[in-house]
Amino acid sequence: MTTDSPLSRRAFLGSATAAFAAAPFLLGAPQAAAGSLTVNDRSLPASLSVIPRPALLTPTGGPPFQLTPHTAIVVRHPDPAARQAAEQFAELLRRSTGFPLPVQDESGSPQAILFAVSDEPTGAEGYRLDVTPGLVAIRATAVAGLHYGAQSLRQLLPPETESTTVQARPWPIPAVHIADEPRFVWRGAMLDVARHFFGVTEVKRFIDVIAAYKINRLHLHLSDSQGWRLEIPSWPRLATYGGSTEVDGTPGGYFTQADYQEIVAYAAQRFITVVPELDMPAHVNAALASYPELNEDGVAPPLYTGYKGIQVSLAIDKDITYRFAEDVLTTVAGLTPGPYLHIGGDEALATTAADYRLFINRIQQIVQTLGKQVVGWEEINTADLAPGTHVQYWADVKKARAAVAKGGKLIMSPCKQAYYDQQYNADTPIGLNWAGYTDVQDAYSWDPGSCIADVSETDVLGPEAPLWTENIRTDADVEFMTLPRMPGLAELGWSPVAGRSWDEYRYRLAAQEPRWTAMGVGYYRSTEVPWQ
Ligand code: NGO
Repeated sequence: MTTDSPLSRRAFLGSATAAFAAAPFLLGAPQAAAGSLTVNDRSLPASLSVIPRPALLTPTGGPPFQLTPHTAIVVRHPDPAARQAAEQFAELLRRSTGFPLPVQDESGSPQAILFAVSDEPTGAEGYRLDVTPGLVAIRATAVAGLHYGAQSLRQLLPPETESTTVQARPWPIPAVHIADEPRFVWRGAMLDVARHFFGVTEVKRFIDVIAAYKINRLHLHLSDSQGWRLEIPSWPRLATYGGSTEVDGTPGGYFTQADYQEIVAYAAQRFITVVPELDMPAHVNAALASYPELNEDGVAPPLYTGYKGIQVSLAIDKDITYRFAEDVLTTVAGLTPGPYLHIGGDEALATTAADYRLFINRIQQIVQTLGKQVVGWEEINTADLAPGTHVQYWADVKKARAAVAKGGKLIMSPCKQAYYDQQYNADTPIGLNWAGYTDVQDAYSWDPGSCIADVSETDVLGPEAPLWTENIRTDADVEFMTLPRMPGLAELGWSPVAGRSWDEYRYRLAAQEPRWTAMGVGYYRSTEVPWQ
């Protein structure tokens, strides 16, 4: 492993560091609706340690609900998708309890878990959850809310619920009332499958972890200089040649269209929208190596397997570049039901400012013609942003502010807190550290709604944690870098800011550990967390 900063970023970070110093992250700005909240605290038992912290969680006392072989799951919701949400929850519980848990429309059982429509509106993702001795009721206006209610319920059950084999034990659910809805619409995690390739099974494992914490966007970084990871039938060498290697020169790989669709469907069942990124006009060596005509001089460079960023660009003034862009974006748009296409746009250091603007404006038009919304890294602020453009802040508050001034909405990925490719500390072996160490507390202690002075919460879509993979090579590496940081990001994206405290949160975080162990998922055993 090497921890040198990539040169491009070393230069770039001069201004970013100054900007951070001038705008410290603000914490604890009170929210209007916060007064009535019951906040989990250290005195609550581990069985109530729900992450993200619900807006309102009240233990109601009294005996728990006991899940038994006679429990049925009853669906009473007009949306047919409600049954799928219930079925998915039942499937999870069947593995560990061994109970039949039939999903049905009517309750023939004295003991039921109800997935029902709510009388009072709960919004696009909110829900109510009531646990009493005879009934567990999740009620929501929208099916997404039922799904999120079920995720909270999972965490109220014993950790063994997450086991993939049958566990003989009682299954109590403590009596509570929860009324909950998210603060932000965008709660994202990014996986870079370009620097090191991760296949369908590995991506599904990643989805399993983020879904448990109500994350609702999976940003897949599908192309970079070190690899092109999606089959494009009209440009086959992108995947077969451009995807053949990865950082370190080990064999790469790519998603066939069917693979990609399998991931999209798996994510959608968990209410996660895939945001595909094809990074342009820089970070494209794999494409340039696959097709000489995309190069300014018509000469294909060799494949690149180093870990540092290299300065390359698509030929901005060639028509073929835009035919290429249109073809690949049309292909990915056709495979992606979600509304977003991420066009990258970061670190175009080999492209002049004027060329860059021209390029991004043309790409934006292509994306609009495809009926999709543009997402791009903060550098796209210099282009003419179309309405609805999402801009991903990562290092420079000035660029983020400029994007907002042009009507862009921000996805917050501050590299010092949300880049999960950064090492926890000097003793953890995996990761880069050009943005500084990001321990578990750092990753939790910022606020997406107020982390950039002069940007108001209404211009913020929510947080996202990018996991770049220059030196993250295996599933185990991904898990080590993701846990225990990712639940914190989920909480920043979901929970009210009032009452948030690391000192309280770290106990709830510690209570998650037996769940990860039951799931067979690895994590970094940080000394900051009071593990049980
Ligand atoms: C930067 C760069 C990526 C690197 C990452 C490593 C952005 C947006 N571009 O973030 O290519 O992989 O840092 O931390």
